Amino acid sequence: MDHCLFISDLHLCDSRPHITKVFISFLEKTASNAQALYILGDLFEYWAGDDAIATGIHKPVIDALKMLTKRGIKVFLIPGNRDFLIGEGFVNATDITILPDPSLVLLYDRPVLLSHGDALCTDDIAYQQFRSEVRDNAWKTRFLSQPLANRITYIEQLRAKSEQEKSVKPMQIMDVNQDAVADLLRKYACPPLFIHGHTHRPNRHIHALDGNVCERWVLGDWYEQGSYLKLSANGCHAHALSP
Ligand code: LP5
Ligand code: MN
Repeated sequence: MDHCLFISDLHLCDSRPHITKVFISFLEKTASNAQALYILGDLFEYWAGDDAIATGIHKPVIDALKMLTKRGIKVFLIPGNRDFLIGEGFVNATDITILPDPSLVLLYDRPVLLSHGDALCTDDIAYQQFRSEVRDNAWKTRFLSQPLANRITYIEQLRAKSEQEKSVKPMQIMDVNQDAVADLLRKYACPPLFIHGHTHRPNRHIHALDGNVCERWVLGDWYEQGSYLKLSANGCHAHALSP
């Protein structure tokens, strides 16, 4: 109970049942020994609205999260670009806590900045324009008022368009912009630790800013195997889960 865990970019979906099993086992065996679990976005391949709560893999995942919170483990979620439509229905079913993006938390006497990370990809102009449109509350309400089947069809078309655009975008613009990272860190008084996901480029970066040193950890995705970051008073350590 002397540590917290961080994960992101699991992209859980019906077509990859194995990774859902790995995640449920991670919740039962690994996360149940932690003080808290922070999910930094893209838990699901996509979330079309809380009325899809009982479909496919959603139910077992929700049950496993509920089991964890019932045991007294705090579970926090910063929604990502694929599951930002998660709402009250999901929160009530799991007893998790939604955090804003970004969030500054104090863990083991250290300020820790948390984010999904997509907002930092500022060189990806087409994505940022799309992001500001769909994150608008009026847009979300209008979208959610459509029948679930129509929403899913729209999202499937969007995913195809996104995959096609990503295949021709330079790799560099799909990474975080260094100035955007520095600006964000300065806004939060240069915290010693910053953890985010989204880019699927797991790594540890050091930012020297105004005489401060900030360690930035990028979380890995769960495509091939599970991965998580463990934070204790001794610092951060990255771990892989056997496939
Ligand atoms: O997620 P990832 O890492 O693969 O790609 C992101 C950006 N793409 C997206 C789109 C999602 O992947 C698709 C699934 C989201 C479902 C969300 C739930 C409901 C939302 C509302 C549905 C409308 O986020 C990708 C970035 C990449 O990260 C790296 O940062 O490059 O961005 C794109 O590729 C987006 C395009 O550049 C711009 C898209 C314009 C779409 C215009 C509408 C098209 C409608 C098609 C239907 C007719
Ligand atoms: Mn993402």
